[in-house]
Amino acid sequence: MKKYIILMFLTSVLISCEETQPPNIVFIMSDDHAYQAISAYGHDLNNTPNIDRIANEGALFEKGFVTNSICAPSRAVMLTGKHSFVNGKVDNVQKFDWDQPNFAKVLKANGYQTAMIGKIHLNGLPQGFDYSAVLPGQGHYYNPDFIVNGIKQRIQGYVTKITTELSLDWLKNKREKDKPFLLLYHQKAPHRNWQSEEKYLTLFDDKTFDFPSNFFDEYEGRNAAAAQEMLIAATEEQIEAAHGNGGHGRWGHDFKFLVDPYGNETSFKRELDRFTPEQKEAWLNVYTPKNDAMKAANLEGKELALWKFNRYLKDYLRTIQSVDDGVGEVLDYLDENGLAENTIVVYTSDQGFYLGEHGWFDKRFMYEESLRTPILMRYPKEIKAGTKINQMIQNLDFAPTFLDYANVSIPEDLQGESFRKIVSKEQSEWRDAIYYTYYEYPSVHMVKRHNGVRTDRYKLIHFYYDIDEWELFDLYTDPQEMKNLYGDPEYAEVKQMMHNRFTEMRDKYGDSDKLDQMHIESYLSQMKK
Ligand code: SGN
Ligand code: CA
Repeated sequence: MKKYIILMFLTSVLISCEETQPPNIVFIMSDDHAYQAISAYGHDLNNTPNIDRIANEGALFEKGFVTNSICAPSRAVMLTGKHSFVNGKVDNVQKFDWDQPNFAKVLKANGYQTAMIGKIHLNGLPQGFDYSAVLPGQGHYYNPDFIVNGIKQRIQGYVTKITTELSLDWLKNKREKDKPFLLLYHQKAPHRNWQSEEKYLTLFDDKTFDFPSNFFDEYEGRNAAAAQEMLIAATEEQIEAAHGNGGHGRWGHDFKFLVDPYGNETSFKRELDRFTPEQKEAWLNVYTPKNDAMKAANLEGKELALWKFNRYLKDYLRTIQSVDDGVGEVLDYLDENGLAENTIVVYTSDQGFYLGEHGWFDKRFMYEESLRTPILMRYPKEIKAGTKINQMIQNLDFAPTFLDYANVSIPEDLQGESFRKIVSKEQSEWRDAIYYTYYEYPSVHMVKRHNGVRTDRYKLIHFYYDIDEWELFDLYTDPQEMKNLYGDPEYAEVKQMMHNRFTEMRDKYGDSDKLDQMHIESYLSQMKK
């Protein structure tokens, strides 16, 4: 009897420990991963079984958005839970202040062991992490340098695989098993210039992808859209006329030609210098015959555009295949080590990306494909398999949500909100509008400064600085955002309502014309340096 009581006591202690043990968090992020390129979102471009698994066993967010569709600012928003104009990292150029609070610091102070592995794209040594192994700046696909706890070293191999290996090594060998953990597992792929792993170089060779229906958009009524430099299939004149040479798709850097179809040597040769002789050979064996065949075909007009679109999209999707493999390995590790039940796994991207919509690659604009970002989340304890989330969640909400799950009090100055009860379906009330800002201009791709508000149905955007134009879209009738309704008398009331929402949002979050002006001045002075 005595034995039985002791056993009962021990079991209940164990159960209550298990219940109170804060969840582990694996926050997986890739760079520039469009939701259109995740099969769980139903777009049929590629197959991502491992990323899909997170949603199949958990939740898929249909309306995940960023607050500022560009890399480093987006990361700063996620870490701080504050809009760009509050955390100070408004564009890729301004310095990020690591001394400010972030959610990793809070979790670390509350007993979590924390690690940041892969691309972070924020200057300086990451703060809030017991361990960090990060790429300097954008990082390289092949034989990348990593800064491991502040010390730079070059690692031979393919960046996506290395990032996964470092993450698994941390989970297996560096993790203190008696502590809850936070792992930021952040891939560089599928960032430009889309260099795939050797084994995927010929994936999709048997396919021809068709253009999205608005590939040949003429940007009627949308002057800022017309002024961008991010066309997949720009003409030689457009490439030549672009500011600097980083903008539109280019024969070397983007399409991987050593010599372009007009006989000019490209800069791509120099890029291959980083490769080992074996890697270079594997690449050239695949690209040379394809490029020669393309040149021999003398393509023009629409055919040439279709060729460029396919070269771009296939290379882009190839890099994602390695990301998906890595996600599978990490999920397997969690499953096989009894960690799946008490670990929150999130998959997201720093923003969306254009896969030919409006004729573009890249991001930055508040138009849907880059404003929206994939979010998939698994946490068997609280999230039912196959859950779909329709509320407008922003990357601003990650920090408070993670703190909420960890049962740590959420600092009052965070601007995001915890979506814990939204995913568990205990709550359905949520914000009915989101606020957006974009600042990096003039810069590569020439996307003008803008800000705006989106509700479930409408979107109002204001482009400013060297332009002063408004755009209004009805997302129910025009999901591709081809028709600017701002001047349409039939939408006069909607326009007024959206202007009110816009002002309300700016007040709520503390944004203003004065701040916009201040960011312009500090950007210009940075650019002069
Ligand atoms: C690089 C890319 C651009 C990209 C920016 C920002 N050019 O400049 O195409 O928009 O980064 O990307 S490349 O020559 O490096 O390929 S971000 O994800 O870091 O914001
Ligand atoms: Ca990015």
